[in-house]
Amino acid sequence: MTHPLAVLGSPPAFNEPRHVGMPNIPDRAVLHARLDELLDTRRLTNDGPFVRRFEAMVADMTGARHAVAMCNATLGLQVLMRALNISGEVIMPSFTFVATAHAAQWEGLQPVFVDVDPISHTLDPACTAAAVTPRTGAIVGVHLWGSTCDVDALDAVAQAAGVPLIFDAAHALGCSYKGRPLASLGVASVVSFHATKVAHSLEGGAVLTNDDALAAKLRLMRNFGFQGYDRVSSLGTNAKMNEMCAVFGLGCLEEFDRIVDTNRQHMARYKTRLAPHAGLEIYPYAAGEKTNWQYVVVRVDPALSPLSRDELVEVLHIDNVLARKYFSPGCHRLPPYCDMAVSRQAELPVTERLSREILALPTGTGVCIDDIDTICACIEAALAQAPQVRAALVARRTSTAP
Ligand code: T4K
Repeated sequence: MTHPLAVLGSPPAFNEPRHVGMPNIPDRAVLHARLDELLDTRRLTNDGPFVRRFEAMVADMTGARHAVAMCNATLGLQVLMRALNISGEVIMPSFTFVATAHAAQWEGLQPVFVDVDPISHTLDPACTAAAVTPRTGAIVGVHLWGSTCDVDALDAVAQAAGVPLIFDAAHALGCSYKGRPLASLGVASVVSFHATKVAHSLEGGAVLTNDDALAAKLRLMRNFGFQGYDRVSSLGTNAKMNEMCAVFGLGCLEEFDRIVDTNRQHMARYKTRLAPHAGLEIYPYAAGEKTNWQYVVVRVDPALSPLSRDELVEVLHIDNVLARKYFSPGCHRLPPYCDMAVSRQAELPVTERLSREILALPTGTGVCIDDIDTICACIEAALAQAPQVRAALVARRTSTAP
């Protein structure tokens, strides 16, 4: 029997929305005890003990000599670019969250968008090499969906160009490349601990590096350039993580394995349920690498699927499954970049195609296997009744048009 669909007149599959990125919640008793400790000591921010414990734990997990906590990954990227004295053009993928581009632009750098590999969705090394100019100041790879870039090939391009290779590792906590830990890749990497991430600190980020001098500079820069109480030794900003965030971060890190295991089980269920549909392709995480499974990414193949990506997302939203079109459109099509000559001239066929065909589905500890079965049943029902679904969507759009 096909599952009833809200778009065809049934009640929504869920009374409450099922989000992509619903936060994982750490153990409440541990959280409450630490909050009491924090309140008792009155140490709320400025390199406090919980931030130090958080940094030590992140460093341990990622194989980093230094994990420098930041208030979010966007500021982490900005402070890192500033600390490395990067200037000119920064080569990066367009198929990423807009923060990657904004961080560079905010630092007065020029993002140069290049295409991604169609399988891994990460920066294409050949396209990267072709984009190098005398103005290139750095290469920023993005370990999208927790899949590490082709690091060795990008490293070769960066070395030939004589520029630093850094990584936006916002999605990549707990991931590996050829068995190597995250912090061993490039000059430095930036992880996000935003509420929607596999492990979060409400808002937060961390720069990972094995370079002692760079780490010391990052620590100064995140705290106004203060060295000791009264001496300002350099330009700085306020990119500090506070103690409350670190308390949440510690709680999530302690439960990281459990969260990842839940994600892994969810991914297995999605694969089993969706694999029979020729038009749906679940993102293939590389075998043999560690990942955190925090994104369930599906490509809707327009040649094989009876409904398009946009139609499927619309159907799911009506059933209260808030599937997301990450990352659509690509950064080069977003303001302010779409108005820049360098973006208008960009030819990014893979990015264009992926941003039309990719959707992300809910996972994490905020949903359960029964939820996933219901979500998959909605997708199956929509595909099985594609002509009726399409007609119902057209009718809804007509009736809600101004
Ligand atoms: N680089 C990359 C590649 C990134 O993906 C990101 C961030 C960054 C850099 C920058 O990292 P941060 O500076 O943020 O540390 C979200 C996040 O805001 C963003 O952190 C993340 N990437 C991006 C992929 O997703 P939105 O606009 O899609 O999130 P939002 O607010 O719609 O949240 C998703 C859903 O989750 C909501 O619709 C409801 C639910 N939710 C969300 C929050 C925050 C909750 O239930 N509770 C919550 O507290 O950007």
